[in-house]
Amino acid sequence: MAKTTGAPRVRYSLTRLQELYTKGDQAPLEKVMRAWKGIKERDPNDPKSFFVLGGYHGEPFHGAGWGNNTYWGGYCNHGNVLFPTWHRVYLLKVEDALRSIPGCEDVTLLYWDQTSEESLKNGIPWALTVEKFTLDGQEIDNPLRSFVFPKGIVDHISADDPNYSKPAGYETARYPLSGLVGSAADKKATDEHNAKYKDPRKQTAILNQNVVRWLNCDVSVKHKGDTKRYFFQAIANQYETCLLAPNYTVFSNTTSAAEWNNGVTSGPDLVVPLESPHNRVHLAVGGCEVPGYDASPIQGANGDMGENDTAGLDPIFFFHHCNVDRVFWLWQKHNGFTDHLEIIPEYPGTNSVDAQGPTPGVPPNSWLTMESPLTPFKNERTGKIYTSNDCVHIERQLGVTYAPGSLEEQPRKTLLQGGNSHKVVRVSRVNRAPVRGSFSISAFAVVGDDRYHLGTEPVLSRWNVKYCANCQTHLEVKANFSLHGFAAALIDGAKVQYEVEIHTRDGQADALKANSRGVKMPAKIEVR
Ligand SMILES: [Cu+2]
Repeated sequence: MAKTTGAPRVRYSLTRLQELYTKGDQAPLEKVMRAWKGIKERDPNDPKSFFVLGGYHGEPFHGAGWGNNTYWGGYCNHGNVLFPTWHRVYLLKVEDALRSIPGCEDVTLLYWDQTSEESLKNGIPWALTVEKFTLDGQEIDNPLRSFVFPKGIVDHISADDPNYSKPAGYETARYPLSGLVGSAADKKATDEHNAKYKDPRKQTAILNQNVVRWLNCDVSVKHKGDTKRYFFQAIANQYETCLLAPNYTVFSNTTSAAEWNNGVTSGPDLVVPLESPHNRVHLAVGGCEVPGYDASPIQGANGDMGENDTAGLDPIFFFHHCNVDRVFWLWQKHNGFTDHLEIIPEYPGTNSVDAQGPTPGVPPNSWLTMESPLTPFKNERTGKIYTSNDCVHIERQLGVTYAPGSLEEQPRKTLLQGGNSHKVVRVSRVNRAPVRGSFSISAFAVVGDDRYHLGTEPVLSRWNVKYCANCQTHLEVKANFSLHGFAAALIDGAKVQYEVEIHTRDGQADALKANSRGVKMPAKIEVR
């Protein structure tokens, strides 16, 4: 495991270091813990402190988005073609900071292999959730379980409700807990909610149970008294399917993929962008209500990973994104894109106003290309800000590689059970503007007394999204659900009705029924 400085960095699966640890080789995992403890304890003004690095993703906000919600105040890119490359360089910067801790010069990031048998069965690797860890003969709080803010974050967007401000001393929260403490009312609700989950072991058990469901998403569908199981659009399935995406533009982000899928005529040909399973892991760890579960999910869970504003401040973010980056590299290797990546010019998902709004320093309505700066990350060698072209070949250009994990084999079209209808249920005209925070869109086929869950598309969103008038088109959310895998006779029959449910943090909303904040969400459903 020992590598000298300058040798290629090999990022292993966290599970592998856990196995070594259990077998008695404790040094590798101890080094990881030491490095994370080190950057978390640094002065919050130190550019290599976790507070500064974790804060590049969202809060504390910078640039035009500091106090204006027509812009995005974090540096991260989502819903556009810079999503994979921006996060790739982000990981490198955090890894460099970890290596600057004395004794950790050869430490690397580790990936949470979310499609490994181990994760599909047990959820999150234990090193990310146990409360205590023994380092140098002393029992310490596990550096990977949470982050206690050394300094408060202030949400300057006056319209944000709830407000994302969190004080110094705040400890990041994961499902089923809530981390919303920006107003007295939110603080009270959060305290009451969290008081129900005082036992950290039970918390972790509930979290893992939730994560396992999302990864496998074994949706139980009742039909004439017996229960059929459909493994539909599970995170694991999505990771596998995203490897089949035909080009970088649609592979890279949800906005481009949604546009592409609008033009696809056959269900099995729908593309899944890498960003989509990525979003689901955020929501599984942070909390989000999804219908179609066997057990009812916990309302009021608002963990930090579930919102882009705060996700980067939970250490688990970097184990999750390390896996996302590994899958990005696997897609490149499987599809012949290790040396070059192309962006379809002026395609949806290539403009700075698409999805989240312009990031600090980026003007509205500017095109995103392979040469767009991945702000704020500077290449120390050239003195210039990294671009996507600087990080295409992760091994040659960044000196980083991944030890083998799941999904190494050439992907093949996933075979689903049931029929082989090529039709797609298309949901459109869902307006995200009036909704607070992330929400989910679910589609169902109703045949007589039976209701089939076709799938659920989570939409990772901010609590308050109101963009400029000329950007209104970007507020429309679309979701496509393949009917492949459902009995064709039932689905194609004349007596099938399709229904959409939109679950928001404030309850269910649809064309007829408003959620608890009075928001109605009409959606258009077509089957083509
Ligand atoms: Cu993310």
